[in-house]
Amino acid sequence: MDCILLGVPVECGSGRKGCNMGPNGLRAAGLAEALRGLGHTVRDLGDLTPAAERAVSHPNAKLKALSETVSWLDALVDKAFEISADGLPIFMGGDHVMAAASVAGVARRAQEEGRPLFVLWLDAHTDFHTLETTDSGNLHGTPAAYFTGQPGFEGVFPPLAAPVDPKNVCMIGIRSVDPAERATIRGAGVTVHDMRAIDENGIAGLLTAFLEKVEAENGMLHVSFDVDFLDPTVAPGVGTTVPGGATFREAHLVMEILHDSGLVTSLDLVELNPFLDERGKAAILMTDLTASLFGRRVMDRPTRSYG
Ligand code: EXY
Ligand code: MN
Ligand code: MN
Ligand code: MN
Repeated sequence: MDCILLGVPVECGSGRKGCNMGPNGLRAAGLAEALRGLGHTVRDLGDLTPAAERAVSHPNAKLKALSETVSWLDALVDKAFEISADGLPIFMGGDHVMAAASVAGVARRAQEEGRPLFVLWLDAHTDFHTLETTDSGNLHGTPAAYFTGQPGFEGVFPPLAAPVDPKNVCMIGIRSVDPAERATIRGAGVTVHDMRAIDENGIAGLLTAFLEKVEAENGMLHVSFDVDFLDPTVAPGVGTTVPGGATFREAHLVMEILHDSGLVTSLDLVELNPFLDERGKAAILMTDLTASLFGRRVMDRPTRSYG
């Protein structure tokens, strides 16, 4: 696989500092070396720089860092479209607002190739607020509403060339949904698997059912992996922890099934905040989980010792 790493050190969508160190946290954890060790070619494009800020405004006075956030999205949506032409982009965040643009950019690529884009959202949160409904004003709570074409982003976020059909979005690990999101997401038709669904059905069954749909429709598959999908005791280095998250084993199983499916065409690794971490724990886990997505198996490759 030709892996293309792109750092997206945006943190203004999260309402706190630290995610701008995420890309270097993953680099320090040896992401590129781990992928090369599995026989993949890896190009690290370095970190994206935001576009020039443009005059944007919105009546919701609670919105934080709107024009700074939009300048990141303007730059990323074009870059994501460009680099998805010749390899598997791995977007290293940075907070989850970046997925508004990484998904929109690869969705444009999918449209060019005449294929539907599917999105697997691994997260404690649905990130389905619109600019109107967000109460915190932290724009990392809005990307999924934007790229599925919910109203209210026009003229503020970049023009959406190829909205993702909400029925092609599967969210797993959900355990924190605001009332306003619930109303919007129910009507949109997104598949939402909360932790109870995982406990009752097993994560493998939920994921496999979704992947069968992707395969049947010759879809491209974007995986958006938010560190807070994992249980906070497993991965403390994230700003929006919610108890009762996925175990390392569940996450590992997801990655192995994704690799075996051969369906993944792009990946976000987001919300890593090394400032909140202990000895790079979350960065190391995200790197090891990504290596499993790219083919590392217990029997044929030594796993790293956790020093
Ligand atoms: N729903 C809450 C809000 O809108 O502020 C929490 C959002 C957290 C978003 C993180 C990226 O997943
Ligand atoms: Mn998220
Ligand atoms: Mn989250
Ligand atoms: Mn492979």
